[in-house]
Amino acid sequence: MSGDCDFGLIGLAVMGENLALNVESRGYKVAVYNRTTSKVDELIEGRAKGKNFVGTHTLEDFVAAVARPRKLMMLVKAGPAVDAIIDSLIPLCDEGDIIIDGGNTYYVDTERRTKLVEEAGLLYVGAGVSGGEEGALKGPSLMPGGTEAAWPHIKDMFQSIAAKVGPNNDIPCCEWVGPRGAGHYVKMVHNGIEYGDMQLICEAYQLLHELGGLSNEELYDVFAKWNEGVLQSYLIEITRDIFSAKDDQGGDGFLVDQILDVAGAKGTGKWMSQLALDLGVPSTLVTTAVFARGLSAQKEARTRASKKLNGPTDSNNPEMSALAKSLVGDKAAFVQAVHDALYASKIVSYAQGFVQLQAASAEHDWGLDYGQSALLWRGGCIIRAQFLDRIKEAFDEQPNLENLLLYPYFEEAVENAQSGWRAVVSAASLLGIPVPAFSAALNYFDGYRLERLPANLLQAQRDYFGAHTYQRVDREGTFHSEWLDLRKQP
Ligand code: 2AM
Repeated sequence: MSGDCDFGLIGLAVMGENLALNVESRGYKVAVYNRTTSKVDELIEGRAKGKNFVGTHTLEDFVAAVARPRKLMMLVKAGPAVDAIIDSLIPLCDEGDIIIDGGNTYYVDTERRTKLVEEAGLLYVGAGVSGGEEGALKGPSLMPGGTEAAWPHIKDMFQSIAAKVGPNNDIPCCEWVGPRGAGHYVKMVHNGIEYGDMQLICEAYQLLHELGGLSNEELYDVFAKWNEGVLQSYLIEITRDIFSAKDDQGGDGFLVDQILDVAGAKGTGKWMSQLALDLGVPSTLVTTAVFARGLSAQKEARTRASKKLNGPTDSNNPEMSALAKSLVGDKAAFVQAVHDALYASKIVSYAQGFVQLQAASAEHDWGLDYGQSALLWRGGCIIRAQFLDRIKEAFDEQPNLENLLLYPYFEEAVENAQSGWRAVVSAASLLGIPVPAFSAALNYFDGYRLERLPANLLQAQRDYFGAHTYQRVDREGTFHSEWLDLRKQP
């Protein structure tokens, strides 16, 4: 039996509920189901009242309410719940029905589930959904991957609910990403880049606040100005607004100053870091951002250490201290240098993210389109920014561009930003302010642009103690040397 609903949604937490309302608002009839059925009733009696919804209390009724081929989307807690629901849905579905997972799923699970669902004669889609609660309701960024035959069936609906960008606001941030887990992988890289962006902004804040002495009002103005230039982005915009928020617990100061400096994390940054290690690609920005959150979480240890470990003092090195202070002495110049450090580091962070996507696409044979990924992140999601237009242009022009840093626009941007970037990292080091992501980005840039690194010595060491062999710069082949015999005799 099948009903006349165009779409079914399982999992009525905030994201699911908002996404269901979004789909209905585009003219579709939506069936909903939730394990705790009271949530179905609350929705039907509440926000969905008078709208084109069918509430159901069992999976059987839910599946029966949707027209074939059914489009059934889960927005439930990632992990075993998804497997359990798939297992329950398969016997209830008919050939050609489509099961969609819109959760924050680890891509390996999506690779496995695509196969399993396809073997049952159904189609499977693992779709990254980004944009938080508001995005889900008004227009998220959607990154669907899985069984490609599902795409023509869901394309119109997905593109209609997605965020729109472009001069006429009609280009949807939703395209087919690739087979199996490709969509969830792209979503994971989005989240990892988001980790980097946030850490970079926090470092800029600490520098401006601690070294530059900027008040929250001044920080608001700086971020407002930055949001009108090359750094324009959702994260810069909300950061600006955060600096204007007053304490909501009765204090007369700003809320941001009352928040405990212990960062939480849900794990997608860690996944991207782990996978970068597996692929052997140096995604140092996300890794640094994950570790920075980890260090922040050691609040008690830091509090103890802060009473024992001293940073630089004028008496340690008066000349260097004077130099550092001269770098931050001119407020306007310092703000500009921090801006440049943030911009250049951000370019490196995105360059690394795309290198990881390229490596993953090659390993899994996903055939990813990188310009399209930039477009998907252009609107709706947390890292949305004008900047992504330039990345799209870069990959549209050069689909095999090996690193964004080599695209003339970014090459020039980094060139122009580099003196401020170096001044900021130097001043921060000399004055004892941690800038792990700014310096990781600068070190990647300096490492990447050098033809010769000290790995010649490293290879010599490996060959010396472990006969791991090495190659030479002047002839072909693999070499091993008897290092003990070659030692200079005393
Ligand atoms: P619940 O309201 O019954 O807890 C986010 O947690 C969403 O995932 C909620 O809609 C939640 O349903 C659902 N969810 C979590 N674990 C689940 C499971 N094992 N089976 C079905 N739904 C689950």
